[in-house]
Amino acid sequence: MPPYLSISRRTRRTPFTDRVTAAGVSAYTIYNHMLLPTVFTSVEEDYRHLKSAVQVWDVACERQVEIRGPQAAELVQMLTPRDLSDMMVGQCYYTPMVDETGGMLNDPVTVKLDEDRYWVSIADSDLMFWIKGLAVGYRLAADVIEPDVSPLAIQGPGADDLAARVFGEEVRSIRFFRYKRLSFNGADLVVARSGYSKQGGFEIYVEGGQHGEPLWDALFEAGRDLDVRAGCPNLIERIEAGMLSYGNDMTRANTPHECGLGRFCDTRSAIGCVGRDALLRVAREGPLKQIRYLEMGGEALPPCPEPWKVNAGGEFAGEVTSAAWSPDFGVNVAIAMIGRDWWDEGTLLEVATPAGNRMARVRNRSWL
Ligand code: THG
Repeated sequence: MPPYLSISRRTRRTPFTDRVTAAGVSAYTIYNHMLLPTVFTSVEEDYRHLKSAVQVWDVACERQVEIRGPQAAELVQMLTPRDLSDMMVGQCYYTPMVDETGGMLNDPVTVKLDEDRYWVSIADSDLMFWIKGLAVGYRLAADVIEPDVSPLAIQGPGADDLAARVFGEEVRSIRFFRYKRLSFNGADLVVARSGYSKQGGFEIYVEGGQHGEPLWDALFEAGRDLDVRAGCPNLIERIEAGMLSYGNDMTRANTPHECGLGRFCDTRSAIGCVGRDALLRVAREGPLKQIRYLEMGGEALPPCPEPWKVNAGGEFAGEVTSAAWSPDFGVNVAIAMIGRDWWDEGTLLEVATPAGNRMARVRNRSWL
């Protein structure tokens, strides 16, 4: 029998947990000290359904750090090498966040709610403590709190139709990484076109836990004929989409450039970013290793709970950090950190998997 997870107050529930349980969740992970479903029917069946229908995801574990006050914009810019000076209210930015060494602390989506108010929608690390430390240490006029906001994602090809039935036709005009405030249950909720899949869809930032179950129920009621199901970020689709998982594919030991997130950095113009000097220094030499995608033939591989070594003729070339069998591509797909001598497209490498050594082919781009 596999081990169970003992759930307590520290493994925080979400406003949707009772609905997720009723929907038949079969596995959880912990993310930001909170329950995050990982499997409903099976990873493969969830994948097939995500790519063909529409799912509702409890991603409340994407916690918001709210930064508010006259110096909020200054504080947010201290966190990231992405230049936020042109960011407008109504926009969301994918923002690598780094410490003073240029090491990745998190890779959140930053939401600009007002000129003096932001939500930082965090991946799995206690970023709020770093932000509070900066605010207190630099005596900034900004409050840093974790508000009662729980994202609920609608993902899949049917997402526009489902969202339109609950929020109105206006959702269709929301552009990628933009949001609109739309009403539900008497509340004005931030509805953004974003989400941790490439199947399209929205994230509703449910402000006030009391709206969680009514919204969940409204979506399932409205989506009956769309075959709406409870889902969750899917390992296979996530790797095909090339989306990184903080703590798995990258850690504080990596710079954004090693993570392939250079396109989200404007280090020269991101004046105020605490990691700016460090990143300008490492940018001169360029990264020694970088995220790549690997394709491996043969049988379906088991999951990768700890890195697998990648070798090139007996030499250490890097490590695989995420892997899954892709039914649509008929190969094992993987995310790896690969040294620069071996990172060119088409390079053949050997991966030490628990199922034995496997040949792997390097790709520069993800599958989706
Ligand atoms: N949505 C929200 N918060 C989040 C996530 C999310 N917090 C945790 C985690 N996910 C943060 N990590 C990511 C990783 C990738 C993306 C978003 C958050 C993402 N990337 C797109 C891509 O790579 O194609 C597009 C980025 C862009 O073009 O700006 O969406 O999912 N609220």
